[in-house]
Amino acid sequence: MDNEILKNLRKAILEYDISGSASLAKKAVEEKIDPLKVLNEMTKAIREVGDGFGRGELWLPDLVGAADAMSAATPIIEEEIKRRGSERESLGTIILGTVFGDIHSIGKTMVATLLTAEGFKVVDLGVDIKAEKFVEAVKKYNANILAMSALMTMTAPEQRKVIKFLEDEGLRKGIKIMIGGGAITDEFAKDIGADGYDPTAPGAVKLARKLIGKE
Ligand code: B12
Repeated sequence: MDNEILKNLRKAILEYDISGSASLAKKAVEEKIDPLKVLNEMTKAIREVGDGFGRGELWLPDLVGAADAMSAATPIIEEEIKRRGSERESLGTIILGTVFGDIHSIGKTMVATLLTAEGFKVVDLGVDIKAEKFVEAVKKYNANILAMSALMTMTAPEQRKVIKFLEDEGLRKGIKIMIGGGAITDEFAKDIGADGYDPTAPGAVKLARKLIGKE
């Protein structure tokens, strides 16, 4: 039964079926399937579409269709993740956003959900966020961690700019910085002076705990 629902959800994303994907997500919650398993399955499906686009076999409308189908299902699963993790202590404040020039939101929002479920207060600034806005939020919320997402090779260097801005403002020492998104590698993270990188949302949670000394 579980596998059947996950298989159909995957199919709904690959066929750009918005209402099918939302109703299968609801069914997965009703059947008490582990929501992390559901997110994982959906992530695999959308990456498949991305790979097809990368190989020139699929087109932008395919990306948009799959993203819309995935976006219809994710809030339902994320709500369930938050519900399951709602009674945790507060671990600290994290400012999160996708960098300037980049509007990819799905992975960033997953990271926000899992961090919130773990017990962090997450201030999600959204997408296409300029360095100034990240720095402003770090000050305003007296944040413990700044987390940035970038999905494109063109936008990844924006993270270096934000770190430089924090240094110029004298704020770098007081905050931990973690980065992620499809365009990031461990090497790149070290090169720009970030404190950590992880390729997955559950990994982002472990990393955040490590950065604040609560592993
Ligand atoms: C869906 C999608 C879109 C959707 C986005 C919808 C939305 N609301 O997000 C739409 C259709 C709008 C889109 C637009 C474009 N896209 Co697009 N898109 C994708 C696609 C298929 C999936 C992205 C996704 O959601 N993945 C699923 C999530 C769960 O994965 P994720 O984001 O990587 O996040 C995970 C981890 O990275 C990590 N993580 C994420 N953030 C963070 C942060 C921290 C701190 C940490 C620790 C971890 C972490 O946790 C997440 C969960 O495990 C990718 C292909 C791919 N393989 O990624 C292309 C892709 C990113 N897009 C691409 C391109 C080129 C574009 C466009 C330029 C296309 C165009 N010609 O217009 C535009 C750019 C618009 C812009 N200015 O940003 C390229 C980028 C190439 C490159 N390397 O630079 C890709 C790689 C496709 C490809 N193979 O060519 N896109």
